[in-house]
Amino acid sequence: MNLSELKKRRRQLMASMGEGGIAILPAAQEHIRNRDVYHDYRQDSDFLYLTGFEEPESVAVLVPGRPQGEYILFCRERNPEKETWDGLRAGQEGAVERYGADDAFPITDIDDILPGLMENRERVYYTMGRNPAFDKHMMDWLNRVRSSARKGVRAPGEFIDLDHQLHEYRLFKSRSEVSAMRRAAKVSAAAHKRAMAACQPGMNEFEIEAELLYEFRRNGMTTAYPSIVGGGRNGCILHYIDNRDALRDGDLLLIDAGAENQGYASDITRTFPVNGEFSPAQREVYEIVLEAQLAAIEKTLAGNHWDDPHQAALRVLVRGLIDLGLLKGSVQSVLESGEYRRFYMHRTGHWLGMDVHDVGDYKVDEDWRLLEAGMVTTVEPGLYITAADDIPERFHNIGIRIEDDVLVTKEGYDVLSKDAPKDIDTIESLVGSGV
Ligand SMILES: [Mn+2]
Repeated sequence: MNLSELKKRRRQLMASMGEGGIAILPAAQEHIRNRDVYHDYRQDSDFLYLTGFEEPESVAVLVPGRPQGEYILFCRERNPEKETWDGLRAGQEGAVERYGADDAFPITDIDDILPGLMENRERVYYTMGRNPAFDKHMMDWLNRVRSSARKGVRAPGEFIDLDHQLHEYRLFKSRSEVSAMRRAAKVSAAAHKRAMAACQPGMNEFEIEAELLYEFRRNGMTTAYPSIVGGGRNGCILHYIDNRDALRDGDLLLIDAGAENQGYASDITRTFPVNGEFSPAQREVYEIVLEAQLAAIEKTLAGNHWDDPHQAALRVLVRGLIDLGLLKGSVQSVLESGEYRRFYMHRTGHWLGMDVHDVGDYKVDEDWRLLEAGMVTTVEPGLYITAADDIPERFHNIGIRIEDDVLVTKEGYDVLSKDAPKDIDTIESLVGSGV
């Protein structure tokens, strides 16, 4: 993200905090995978949103009205030996010159400096409970300020959760955020097409996962979340990520995979027949899910309630389940009894942004909030019919989900992931055509 946009975000937050406030945000912690190997490092989204700084062991501090500078970044010092092993660091000079910090200090000096920044501030904006080790540091620093009360220093009396205001900002995507998300969705769509083209009966799920990764990585992106590549029965397991079964002729393959571009996620699901041809039963169920998805997208409009797309999808799915003979009764009675949950047990969407299940409230007071331009949500109805004695065999182990990323605009909606095919004819001609 460019420096001026990052600065605008900090300004916006500081304006809402007022002059008596101080905001403190730690970078994400590093986590050991095994012995001296670490999990891939991913910066905390709130931290990244305000700083663009991707190094661990950093702390951002915003002090509105501080004459010597309002944005202070604590980060690791340059260290030629460590950098030889682990890569270059920005250092304090880089933090100021390349990341726009007004002031930067070594992270090792934070105990000496941070209490001074808290002096005479009334309110501390900090999200408690996410990082217990850092919570404890906060208490130590606060007590340090309190203990200097004799010198006429006032300690902050109020702790305010930083999440709420910040997440409200993050819910509305700027022009540059939308373009980062559109790029992520385009690359993800190309990955889904590549997976379809590569698929042949007898291949393994992990081979298809490799095709997805290939497309992400050759575009400089990573996965936004572990890819779900589930054939047949595995397609009915919502968070299936083992991806190590053989793909069988006659089964469906459900792929839920999205790339992350510059900290922004995409989230796309497609379902297609392993052998390139939907069976009549698979086609019937697929057409219901697709109709439900299109109905939900049509409701993803500014001024509608957050829940409207879900309700639209639900009605189509329930009607379809009754028509297939899998449920009995009227649409209304099935909606009321909740019996559909056997086949559709999740909601139709979630906010999408820096986090794949992005931040932002879904309700305001007690009511579903209204959709507004600049929000991005997924639209992802599905049907999952696991084998059971009371289900006709032709429907056994049909798991279908279709998921797109939808931007609410002033005029309507914009499907960011529209390059990923979902109509039956295009899918059947693409599957198995070769990469
Ligand atoms: Mn999703």
